[in-house]
Formats: sequence, C-alpha cells, structure tokens
Amino acid sequence: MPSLKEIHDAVASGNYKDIGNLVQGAIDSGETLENIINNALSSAMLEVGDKFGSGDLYMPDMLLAAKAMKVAMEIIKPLLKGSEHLSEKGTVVIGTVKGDLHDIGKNLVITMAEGQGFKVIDLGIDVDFQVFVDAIKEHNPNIVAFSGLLTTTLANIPEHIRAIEDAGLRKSVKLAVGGAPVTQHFADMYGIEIYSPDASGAAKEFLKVLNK
Ligand code: B1M
Repeated sequence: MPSLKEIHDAVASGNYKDIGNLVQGAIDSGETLENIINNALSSAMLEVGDKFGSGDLYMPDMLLAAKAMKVAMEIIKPLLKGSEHLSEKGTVVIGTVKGDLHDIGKNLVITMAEGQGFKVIDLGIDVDFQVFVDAIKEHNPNIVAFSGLLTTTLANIPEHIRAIEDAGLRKSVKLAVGGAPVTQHFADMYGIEIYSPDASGAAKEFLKVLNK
C-alpha cells in the first residue's frame, strides 16, 4: 500500500504522473480520504509554500505541485460525494476573492460542502464584487463564502461585503471566509459569521450556522 509519505512526496515534488496511482492504491488499501487529504495532500502544499517562501522552490514547481494536487482531487472528489446520501442542506455561493487566482483550497471547501449535502455554486477565481451580488440575486443562497490566499487581496473582502450590503442582500445570507492568511479575528472584525482554518471544518460550520 502506498504510504501517506509517498503521496505527500509525490505532490511536493510535482509528480503529477504517479500521484493518481498512489492515491488510488492508498484508497484501495483502506486509507481514509480524510487522512489522504489532511495528512498527505494539504501538508505537501504547505511544504511547497514554505519552500517557495524561502526561495528553495520556484513558480514552475508550485504549478507542478498544484497540478499533482488536482489529479489527486479528481480521484477523491467523486468518492466523497458518493459516501454520503444526504438531502440538500442548503445553497452555498463560493469564490476566490478579487485579484486572487488560488483555487485549490476553495475547491477543497466545495468538495467537502458537497459531501455534506450542500448545493454549491462555484464562481471561480478573481471574482468581482458585482459577480457575488448577481449570484446572490440569481441563486438565493444561504451562505456566501470567500476564499483568499494573498494578504493583499484580503483587503478586498470588506469591499465585497459592502457591495452585498449596498445591494440590500446582507441580511439574507450568512458570510464565510477562509484561506491561509485568514484568522477568526479577521472574520470578527468584519462581522463574518463563519470562519474555519480548513475545508472540512468549513463544511461543518456551514451545517452548524444553518442548524442542520
Ligand atoms: Co501562490 N502564494 N502565488 N500560487 N501559493 C501562496 C499563497 C504564498 C503563501 C506562497 C509563499 O510565498 N510562501 C504566497 C502569498 C504570500 C502572502 O500574500 N502572504 C503566494 C504568492 C506570493 C503568489 C504569487 C504572488 C507569486 C508570484 O506571482 N510572484 C502569485 C499570485 C497570483 C494571484 O493570485 N494573483 C501566486 C501564484 C500561485 C500559483 C498560480 C503558482 C499556485 C496556485 C494554483 C492554484 O491555486 N490553482 C500557487 C500556489 C500553489 C501556492 C501555495 C504554494 C499553495 C496554496 C495551496 O493550494 N495550498 C501557497 C503557499 C501556502 O499557502 N502555504 C501560495 C493547499 C490548499 C489546500 O490550502 O488554499 O490554504 P489553502 O486552503 C486551505 C485553508 O486555507 C482552507 O481550507 C484549505 C485546507 O483544508 N480554506 C478555506 C481555503 N479557502 C477557504 C474558505 C473557507 C474556509 C476554509 O470558507 C469560505
């Protein structure tokens, strides 16, 4: 059985060719999806980020790691969905905030929320304020979720919220925020109801805030 370390190392080294077999092998041998996500895939991306930050890795290495992560999640995602037979718990509109192109964490939140029975409308990356507003009008969600990975683009979140307030839609939705630089303090500062440091926690918080 491929170990979690082998999976971690494959993502960290951007080995997108072997990662599929490794993940499938671990699943077939009984490894839990949660362990693979938290203790191999996400931890590998953290390591990649640290090495990028310290200058030991470069942009192409980050892109390869992201590609390996995507291949792994393509295997895991349908299994997470199929593992729960739940009725629809509510609707979540989610996007990566304006100016920010990171989507791996957001996609993980989507996978986890769908696994818990939520209908999720994915607005993608670099999402403009008005696109969130239009999506609320169109889909009438229970929750609007912002993902942000750059400290610079977190500064856009208050403007996202202001646009929702100005459109008279703030009271009709609960807001959620997450991403590596986000903290509970940040969420509290802007009156954002839901914060979680990780994707599975976010899905649990979605359920909690809606009393499901
Ligand atoms: Co970039 N990047 N990146 N990057 N990148 C970071 C974020 C960085 C910390 C790396 C570093 O310097 N150490 C740094 C930001 C520094 C800062 O602002 N403080 C950085 C930088 C600087 C940049 C560029 C500016 C680099 C450049 O061009 N010079 C550039 C910015 C482009 C832009 O957005 N405008 C850039 C580009 C890229 C790539 C395109 C190469 C690639 C993204 C590919 C993609 O997403 N499709 C990339 C990557 C891969 C990373 C790192 C290495 C990994 C991010 C990731 O996917 N992690 C990252 C380092 C790091 O985060 N330590 C880094 C795995 C993922 C599962 O974790 O997204 O944190 P994460 O999601 C977590 C939680 O945060 C949470 O759940 C997940 C875990 O369960 N979560 C939520 C996320 N969203 C949530 C929402 C919720 C709740 C929880 O509720 C709504």
